Amino acid sequence: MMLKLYAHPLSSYCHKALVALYENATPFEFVMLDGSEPAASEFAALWPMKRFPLLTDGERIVPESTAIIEYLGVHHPGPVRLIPDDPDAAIEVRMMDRFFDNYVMNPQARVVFDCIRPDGTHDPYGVTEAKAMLDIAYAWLDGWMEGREWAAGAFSLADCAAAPALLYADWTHAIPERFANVWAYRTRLLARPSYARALDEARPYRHYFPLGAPTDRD
Ligand SMILES: N[C@@H](CCC(=O)N[C@@H](CS)C(=O)NCC(=O)O)C(=O)O
Repeated sequence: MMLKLYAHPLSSYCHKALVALYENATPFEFVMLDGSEPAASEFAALWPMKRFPLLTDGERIVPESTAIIEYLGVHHPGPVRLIPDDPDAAIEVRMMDRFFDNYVMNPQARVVFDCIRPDGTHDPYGVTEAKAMLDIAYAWLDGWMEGREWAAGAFSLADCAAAPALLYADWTHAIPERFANVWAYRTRLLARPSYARALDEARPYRHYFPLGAPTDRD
């Protein structure tokens, strides 16, 4: 039975799962979630939370991008081990995965989703808070990345999370130039073939990015 990934090519959390699949050339079927049927109803029935990506492996459903990457490592492993076998090294990988999701990707999404809320329902205080969190996260990450190539040892789950997080965070709330380590890391992530492929597949949809996507870079 072929793995299926319910996803959209522009979605940051889908990018995270796609990087893991592409790193190991894992065969899967991409089920496009663009509102069209029957995929939309099928997806809602499988995962009523309706947050994507969602992986299915036969009868098994695996929501949540981190769980998807953990699942692939256990059930469909390839040569690139995205979670190290060494338990202590794995703690650092998971710590950085949480950092990118909670303190970069989620505040970034909060700013973007605020801008597509209906008039009268905006949350300027929440947006200010989210931008402040991004500023703190950029500064901390710049120190963390000093002397590192990837976020936690070899290329890992943490880097799968970091790639879309830093792509969209900069588009949403610019990463200051002075954070040279963050910029160098972002550049490495965007050049990684697995992420370059996910980025290319998202290009035809970039104009849907609510804050406006750059046309001359990335
Ligand atoms: N914690 C989830 C987050 C998934 C998530 O928020 N996905 C976004 C797309 S990037 C989504 O489903 N958005 C649809 C919506 O908010 O209605 C994960 O890691 O997979």
